[in-house]
Amino acid sequence: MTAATGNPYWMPFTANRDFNVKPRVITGAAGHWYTSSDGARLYDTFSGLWTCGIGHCHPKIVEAVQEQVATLDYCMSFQVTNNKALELAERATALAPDGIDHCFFTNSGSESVETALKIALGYHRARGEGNRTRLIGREKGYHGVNFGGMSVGGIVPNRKVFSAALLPGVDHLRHTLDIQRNAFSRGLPEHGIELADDLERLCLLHDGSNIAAVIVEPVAGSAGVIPPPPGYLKRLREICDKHGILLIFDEVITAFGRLGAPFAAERFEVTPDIITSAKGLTNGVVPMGAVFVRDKIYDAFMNGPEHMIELFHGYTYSGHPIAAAAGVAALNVYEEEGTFAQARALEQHFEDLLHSFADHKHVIDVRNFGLMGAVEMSPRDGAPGARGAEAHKKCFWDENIVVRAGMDTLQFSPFLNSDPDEMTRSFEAVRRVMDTLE
Ligand code: PXG
Repeated sequence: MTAATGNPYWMPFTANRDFNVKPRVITGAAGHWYTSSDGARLYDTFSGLWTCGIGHCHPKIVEAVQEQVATLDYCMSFQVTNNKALELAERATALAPDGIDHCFFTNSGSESVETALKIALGYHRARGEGNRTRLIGREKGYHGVNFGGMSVGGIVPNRKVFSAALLPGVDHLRHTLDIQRNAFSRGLPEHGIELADDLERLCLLHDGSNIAAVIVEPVAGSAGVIPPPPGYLKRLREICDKHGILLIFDEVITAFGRLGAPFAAERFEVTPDIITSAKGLTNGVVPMGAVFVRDKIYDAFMNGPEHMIELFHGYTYSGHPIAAAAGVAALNVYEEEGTFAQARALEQHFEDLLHSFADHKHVIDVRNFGLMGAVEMSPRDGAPGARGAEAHKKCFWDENIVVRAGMDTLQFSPFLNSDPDEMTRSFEAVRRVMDTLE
């Protein structure tokens, strides 16, 4: 495999040429550990990619998937459905906040976001408010990589190349990362609730009656774990209510236990109108997402001739039986093993470990909420991202742990059922690596 040409696989969000010099290849996993192609066992500090909260190859999910693939492998998703999709919808909506009793299945977080934005536009139109077309996102928001999600998203490198093709009529709230005022906050940062008033300003600018929806991650994930200031989400909710705007929580990371609750909505006691999810829905085992909507939204679509399709939207693999079987099995495990409570009980230990980096010479901030954490290092002069990339590689090769580096920020997404001692050892390994970094 040569750097330039040898690897036929064009890897996503990867420095492909750098990767190809010394590929990092995983061939197996069990519980909290991966196996690599050279036979090493590696501890996974990121639960897959925020996905596998109860660990890899959980026997109950493996069994459910094996049984399903031999019973019903696929079933047309339009006009007929399968028993597992129905069961999962029932089970998943039961976990959602009161008044959210319907969900639409997708295959990823990105598709969940596109679906949510389309439902928001369709909802207003169905109610005779088709003028409500503007969408509001937030700087540093990550809502996947499709055109809608990219447009409402606020990750600059993801948008840069596609700038001319982004959706029109989109504005952004300012992000809430404020290292100057909030560095090394434990949990929610004290300052910044006033940033929610950006929404009020946009309502003044455009007139609120033209705005369809606001989409935010309750805790921003990809941008490096940015928890909201206390009261911020509530204030967004209030402003949305005042102006008739739908509030969408992108819970692709936070749903199903990452914040010690089924949804961030519950943890923050703020009920949005639409919730997007994916990842933890199946514990990452089979790709699947779900968009949860308030009953009033679903009901608004349910009119017109009854033989007619109400929403011209859907995927060949919506409600795929194998994905749905994995989802039902995952939700069963969450319930049987008390996964969300387990996650909550680990928070303090996780926070203490993260904040032990506060004294490190390269570290300029530590952020955490629930089982989401970030250690931000200062960039090297003239080479932003180099320090993070080196940390990632050294963790992999020298310490047998898989970490996630977003530029110079190390992100952590421990298993919801982590062993506290394993967690401690993984952070000791990260520390050893960071001590070697220039
Ligand atoms: N919304 C949010 C909030 C996400 O975190 C997506 C949408 C898109 O999901 P799909 O399944 O289409 O990838 C995500 C995905 C990181 C990282 O480093 C996070 C994601 C993806 C890649 C990297 O934190 N989350």
